[in-house]
Amino acid sequence: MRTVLGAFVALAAAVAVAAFIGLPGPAGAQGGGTLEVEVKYNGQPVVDKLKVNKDTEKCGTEAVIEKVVVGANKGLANAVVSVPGAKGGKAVKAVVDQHGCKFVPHVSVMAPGELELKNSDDILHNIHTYSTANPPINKAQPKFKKTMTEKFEKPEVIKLTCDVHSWMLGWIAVTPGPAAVTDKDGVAKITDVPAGKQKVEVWHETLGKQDKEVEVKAGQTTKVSFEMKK
Ligand SMILES: [Cu+2]
Repeated sequence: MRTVLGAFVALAAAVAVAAFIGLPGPAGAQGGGTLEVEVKYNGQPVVDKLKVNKDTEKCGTEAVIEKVVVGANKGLANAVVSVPGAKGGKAVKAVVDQHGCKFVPHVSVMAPGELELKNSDDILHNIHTYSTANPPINKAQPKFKKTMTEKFEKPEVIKLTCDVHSWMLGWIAVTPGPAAVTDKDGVAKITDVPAGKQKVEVWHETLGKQDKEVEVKAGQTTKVSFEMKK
């Protein structure tokens, strides 16, 4: 027993060392660069508020629907930045929680594949998606069902709602290439972007889409900025 355990520990250590010194990893990760994308918005934040009179113990008495979130230096939060033409980027699996009768996070990115939906509210929610490329989902997630896994194989932006709580709103961007969501200051970093000319796309739920061509350099960080308009 002790030798088996010893061998296992030795193997684990060898794997850790190999990972540390950078032996060949997953294909496509080599020769990539990083994109630091800044998205700005020259307008006012849009936040809708709604009185809630259902499941108030978990949902509270007021729902805040953040449609346009603007942070420091006019940075636009919740924008999806992606490199649709790039292959071999790091696959991102999304996890969306239903917490406080909100989808958390409000906007997510994922590689085509599985999405994990959590219900940490201890009440009934009902996932209802709006999509065209992927089959739509309309499924109850009772309080005892803490996790549900759904498949989205085709690239598109999917709207997420709940039929029990009409104000609940979320977005899932299924992207074939590397992608990220801007933080509260409008910044997102995308790593493992293949070097060369790449198209960078920005999408926002109410402000639409923009794209730009950039030159990505291996081992370097390239900065790109966008300004979204009303
Ligand atoms: Cu709900």
